[in-house]
Amino acid sequence: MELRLVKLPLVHFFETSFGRIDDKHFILVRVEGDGVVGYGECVADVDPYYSAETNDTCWHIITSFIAPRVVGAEFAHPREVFAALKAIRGHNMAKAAVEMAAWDLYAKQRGEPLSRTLGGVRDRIESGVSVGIQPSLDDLVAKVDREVAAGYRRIKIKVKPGWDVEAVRTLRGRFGNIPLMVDANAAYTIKDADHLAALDAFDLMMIEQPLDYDDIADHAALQGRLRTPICLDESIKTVGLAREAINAGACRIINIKPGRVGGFAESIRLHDLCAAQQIPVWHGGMLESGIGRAANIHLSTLPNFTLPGDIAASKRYFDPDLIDPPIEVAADGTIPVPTGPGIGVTIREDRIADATIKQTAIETVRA
Ligand code: OSB
Ligand code: MG
Repeated sequence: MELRLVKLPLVHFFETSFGRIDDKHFILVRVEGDGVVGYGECVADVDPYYSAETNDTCWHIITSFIAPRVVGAEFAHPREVFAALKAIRGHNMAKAAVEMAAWDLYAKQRGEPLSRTLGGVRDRIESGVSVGIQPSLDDLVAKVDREVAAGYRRIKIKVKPGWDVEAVRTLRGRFGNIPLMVDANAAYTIKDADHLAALDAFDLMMIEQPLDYDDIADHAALQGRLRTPICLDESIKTVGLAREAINAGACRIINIKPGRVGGFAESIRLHDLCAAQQIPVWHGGMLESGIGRAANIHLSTLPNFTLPGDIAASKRYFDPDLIDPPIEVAADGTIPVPTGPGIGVTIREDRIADATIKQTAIETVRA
């Protein structure tokens, strides 16, 4: 196993209710077995704002606790990896980065696209975009105009108190009945219920994570007062929490990010639970490079991913990306699923080397 911390400049800054970022810092995990190589991209950030994990905690947990349990170990299937890490509580982003590298490695060993290994059923996925908080409503309109023209199948805008109802009203006035949703990243409390109910007038597809990241009960109370479906993101840290949220009526839609739940095996369990409960899912995004983006595309081919996800073209984020060719979106707002083995994209080792801030290797010598 080899870990690298890499830094890539974002093409445009990205602003959420947590703040603004100009560069993406992330850990890349490379695993090798029988001469085959697999990659996993960690979705932790520099700061513990979206989740409690950071790049530094992931580095620590992977090197000190995960690597000793997987490097040199024999696994018949990558679904065994998450289970092998059971003694480590939490730290799902760290676990996922390693687990997803193992799935890529396994799919490459079998010579099949990862989508097939995961149980996918389609060869293209529907693409949506996440538009950050903008300096002005004019900037927002210009940005959304460009994304609608590019063919994206739904537009999500980031909201926070002071940047919400007017932004939505402006977009509805300018673009009419486009598929539109908002993501608050937990910026409100239940005291804002009446204010959030004003969004019901705009026929949004959903409102994502309006309240705190561990507050299932208030989301249930809020959903009782809203016509607009609530989608949970940050709150769904485990499959068990998803079951509780669904049973409590805290959401009608769930966003799946493998990093949040500990990898692909847990994402498949979450996907299956939601399918059984008639909860549609879509694939979230974490501003991934082409490596993590490709992995997300493969997972999105599972049958209950019935809504467009936050998986957009590479060029919105990084130019150049770490893969060649980059991920592109067709004029009809879909992305073809890579057909080569594993994640199925060509990795530019030279660009990774240029972007590397630090690296370490963990090796075993077989007896
Ligand atoms: O809440 O979905 C989120 C980006 C970073 C952290 C959290 C989120 C996001 C996005 C961007 O919404 C999705 C993307 O374009 O990758
Ligand atoms: Mg979100």
